[in-house]
Amino acid sequence: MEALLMVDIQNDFIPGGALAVKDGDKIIAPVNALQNHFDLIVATKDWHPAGHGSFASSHPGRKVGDIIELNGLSQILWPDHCIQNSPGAEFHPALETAKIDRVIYKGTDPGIDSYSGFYDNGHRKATGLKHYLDEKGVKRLYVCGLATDYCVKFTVLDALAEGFEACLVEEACRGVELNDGDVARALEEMRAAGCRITDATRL
Ligand code: VGL
Ligand code: ZN
Repeated sequence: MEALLMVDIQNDFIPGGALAVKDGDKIIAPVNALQNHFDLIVATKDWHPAGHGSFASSHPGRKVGDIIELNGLSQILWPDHCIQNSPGAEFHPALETAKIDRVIYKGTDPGIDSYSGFYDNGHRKATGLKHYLDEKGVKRLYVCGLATDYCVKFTVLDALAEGFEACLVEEACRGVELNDGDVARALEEMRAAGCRITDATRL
């Protein structure tokens, strides 16, 4: 069984949003086209409470991009984004959502960030994604979404570690690229861990 996993295709990661990913909107058409190839579609949502520990605004004197220690983990500070029930946390309005079987919410604990759709950054708590995929008999995951160098990458690495086959649909992803080359390095890291990097024409 194969499933499509759409990572964090939310307004705040699209140009105009709080944590805009360059050309993030360009993935919407390829992602919608991809959905036609799958019988099981799962989406993740970054879903932070206001005042989340990953927000620079939660740490007086700190600014976006600073790195702090948050409950024992190294944490990059981000602008406020994907606040639960806010417009920025909604799926992009052009994203086809009718065929989504399950939405997995992550980053809900104010004290720890969660880039991966499977676990928080400390691997302390599961989101339920692994349980859901196992229940559905999924063996291979096709992954797309935002952002290649954060949530997509960590989701793929956890998927592989959990024993799923993982394929990244490259043109249906975009990255933050805080530093030049971050996306290329993320692709390399995923490939080295066993991920197939593919395009939709080879599905
Ligand atoms: C993400 C930074 C902070 C992502 C989420 O979806 O890649 N990046 N929160
Ligand atoms: Zn976040």
